[in-house]
Amino acid sequence: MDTATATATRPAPHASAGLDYDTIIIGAGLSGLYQLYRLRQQGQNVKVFEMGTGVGGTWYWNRYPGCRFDSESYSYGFSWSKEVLEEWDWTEHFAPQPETERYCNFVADKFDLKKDIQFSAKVKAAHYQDDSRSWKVTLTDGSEHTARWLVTAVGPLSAPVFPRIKGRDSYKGEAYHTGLWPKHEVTFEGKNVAVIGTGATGVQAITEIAKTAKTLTVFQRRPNWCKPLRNKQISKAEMDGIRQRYDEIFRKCQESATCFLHTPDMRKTFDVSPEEREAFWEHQYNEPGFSMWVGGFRDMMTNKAANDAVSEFVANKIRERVKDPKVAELLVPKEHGFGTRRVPQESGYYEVYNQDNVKLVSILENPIEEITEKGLRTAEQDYEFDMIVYATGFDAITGAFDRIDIRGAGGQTLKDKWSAGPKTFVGVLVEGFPNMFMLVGPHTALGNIPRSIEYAVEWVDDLIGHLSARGATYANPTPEAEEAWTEVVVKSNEGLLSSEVDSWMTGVNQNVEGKQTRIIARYSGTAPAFREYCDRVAANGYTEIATA
Ligand code: NA7
Repeated sequence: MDTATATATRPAPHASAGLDYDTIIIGAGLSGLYQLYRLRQQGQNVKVFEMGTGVGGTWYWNRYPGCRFDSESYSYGFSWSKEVLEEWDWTEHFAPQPETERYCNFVADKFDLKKDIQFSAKVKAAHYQDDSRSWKVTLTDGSEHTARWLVTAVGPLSAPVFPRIKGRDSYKGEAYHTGLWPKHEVTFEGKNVAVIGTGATGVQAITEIAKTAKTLTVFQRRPNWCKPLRNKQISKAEMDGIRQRYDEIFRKCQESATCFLHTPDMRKTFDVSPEEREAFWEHQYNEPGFSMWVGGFRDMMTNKAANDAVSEFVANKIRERVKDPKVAELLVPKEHGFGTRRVPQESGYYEVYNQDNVKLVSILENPIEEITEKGLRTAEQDYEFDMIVYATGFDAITGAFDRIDIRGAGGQTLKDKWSAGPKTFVGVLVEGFPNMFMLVGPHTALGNIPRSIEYAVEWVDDLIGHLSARGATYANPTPEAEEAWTEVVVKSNEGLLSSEVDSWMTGVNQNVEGKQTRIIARYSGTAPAFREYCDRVAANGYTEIATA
């Protein structure tokens, strides 16, 4: 294959002769919506297949009680449309799910995106066709669709996972997974409710369910370090002020390592006196959002002693807030330090355990043996519940890919290619899977995700534009380019305390076959460094990608 460098004019729309579409996008979440918008601007004939009945992805599926942002709303929304920024008012600093779902619909309707989206369309398989240099996408209804380019906009946290506990199907009461929450109203009044799982989702749901349930029993495996969210309403006047500052807000996000508004303090933990440290952490604990996580002392995630010190500060906060010292101790993580797994943001979570109607069961001490017809059985006792809520998370980052039968050139499956962990070129392309582009796939910078999404979408849009302008019908990264990027990703994770911990970020999920050991699932360098690498690839004419 040669690398096409010849200049040519952009082809007319619908240039993919003999194919149904120029591009098929899988997923109508934030990334799928924006990619559709951009490619349509190029004059492409695009189709989006979306499993749900509406747009929004994460914000469509996760409609569980208490679900909300923990990025500042105005740093999370799209930055690419001046009109949307002008017209949309956020009502809370950390918007609840219904507002975000409305926002996604607002954007989709404004740009008439839904006309190119097929809803209730679950993709079963995507196979590359060597002879026609195209992708054939098969839905679960058996229909087949072809396109030159395939964009996966499937999201890093979109494949919900139930716990592998015996008897789950025998339970006769109400049962819900937070990531598959139904659209109909679910009430807790007068009900005995169980929640399994205490990640970012469980923490939000538990706080809300505890307000009305007759009893709530929380089954916790490993506790997480939670920090107060400190949400507030946004008044009309305040929103007007935010609107004036949008340029500055997005510039700050662009410059920060994680694309959040918070940036690390450049001092090291032990550079300052114990009193100054305490005062700094106290201040951060009282600040909204991820202040304490991504805004901590700069050695917090690399120096064990520094991490132990901030962990002890947060542990003492838990001990102050939870009245029963035994319960407080159960809520203090022992096997990982603050920030080394995702920090759930809470609004009164710890106080829930001071309520008479709430009980915490540590399943590390008292494992769940079986789900029964009426509830569940632990090593110590039988429980009866009207409802079980599974807040047990996702098969993250690679899970949504694994659930589709993706085959590249010569029929190689993506699952096989990634059996020892993902290999990608800039997290967007995979060698041997020509013409496939991943948005926020493995090996990209996650952080404040819409910021990463916008960059990825625009990069893919430019690449497809570049290919189309040259009449290219084939794009496959070279093995050397893939190797080099994978090496960058591996290096970016070295020395981080978070790399030594089991979590969805390191690809571990005890509930998923074959995901018991850690992998390098994401790029952990800074977002500006990531963009610099990708910008260079584009500026050099994509020489790392073989085209024809
Ligand atoms: P997480 O963070 O993966 O949390 C899942 C929770 O479920 C966590 O507390 C798990 O305990 C628990 N879990 C999982 N399987 C079991 C079984 N079999 N028994 C008991 N408990 C179990 O998912 P979330 O949905 O909360 O959050 C995912 C991300 O979405 C979040 O980080 C945000 O970025 C948005 P464990 O810790 O594994 O011991």
